[in-house]
Amino acid sequence: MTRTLVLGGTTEASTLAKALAEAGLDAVFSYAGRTANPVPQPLPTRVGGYGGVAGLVDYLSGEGISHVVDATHPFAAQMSRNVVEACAQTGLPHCAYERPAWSATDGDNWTRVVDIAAAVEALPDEPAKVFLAIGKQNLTDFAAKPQHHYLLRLVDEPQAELPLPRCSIEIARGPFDADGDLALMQRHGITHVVSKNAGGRGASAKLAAARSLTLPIIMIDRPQVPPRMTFGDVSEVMAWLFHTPA
Ligand code: 3Y8
Ligand code: NAP
Repeated sequence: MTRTLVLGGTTEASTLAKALAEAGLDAVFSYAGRTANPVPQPLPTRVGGYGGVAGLVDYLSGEGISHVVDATHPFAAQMSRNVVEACAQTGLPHCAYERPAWSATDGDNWTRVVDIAAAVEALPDEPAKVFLAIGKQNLTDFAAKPQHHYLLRLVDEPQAELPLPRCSIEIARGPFDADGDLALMQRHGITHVVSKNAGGRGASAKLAAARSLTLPIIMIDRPQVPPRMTFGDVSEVMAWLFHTPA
């Protein structure tokens, strides 16, 4: 009998949770606890970190987990590294379920950068109106360019003082649609968009909106994660679970 741990927090993870529940397979869904009220899942759900690799190893052994699916976000690189290390230590089979990166198409005006610091560098010096659709974990870096007015899209109301003197806040949980993002960017007179190369549909609305407004996008490439078996479709993950002995 399998008992699968799904490391979640993305549209893909929610799709997999539904498939596992419908198949009646024993599985646990895991959120990091980044948001106040995460979307409920059709599986028993745990919330919060494990305490690094050692904590994850203890959890996997203690809970009798037989398979691990890393369906976290491509930018959740620390979690992905911990999964590879913990499964190497415990010998548990594991795979990643993630969506392909976006690539620029005709009409796109992208500046690709390697990380958040490079994204700050890529912003102009003269004051601009920047749509920072990267969540709240990396805002401090942008305090290096306080001359811009930032439009921040956050999942929850910020609890602490924000590190940016000029900013407007939009509280919204995706997935987003292009018309909504177009109206939002026009309302705020946005001149630049900063985005993570998340891939998938949930965050791509702003790319379409920027394209129709012919706005420049600063696109942050995904961080490196260790090599692991990776699937792009829920049916491949389910087949892997059925054919990989516990
Ligand atoms: C807590 C679970 C589902 C999953 C939905 C996807 C789609 C909507 C688009 C923009 C970009 C951003 C952000 C985003 C999207 C989906 C997906 C996705 C981007 C929730 C969720 C959790 C999180 C954590 C949150 C981060 C933040 C990133 C906002 C739930 C809603 C910017 C990533 O305020 C914060 O602290 C937010 C933190 C990590 C990135 C960051 O570094 O700040 N996601 N997002 C997960 C957990 O606790 O384990 O609350 O319901 C999930 C989703 N967010 O089930 O349909 O799959 O990508 N999430 C990015 O892509 O750049 C918003 O605004 O255009
Ligand atoms: P991260 O930087 O890779 O992880 C930092 C630490 O958070 C991990 O070491 C782990 O803590 C804990 N953690 C992360 N994901 C977890 C999960 N699913 N279940 C339990 N603990 C988890 O991760 P992040 O970028 O902060 O992302 C956190 C969550 O938000 C993930 O679920 C991810 O899928 C989701 N998300 C992130 C983004 C993004 O842009 N980063 C976008 C959309 C959704 P311990 O070391 O203590 O175990």
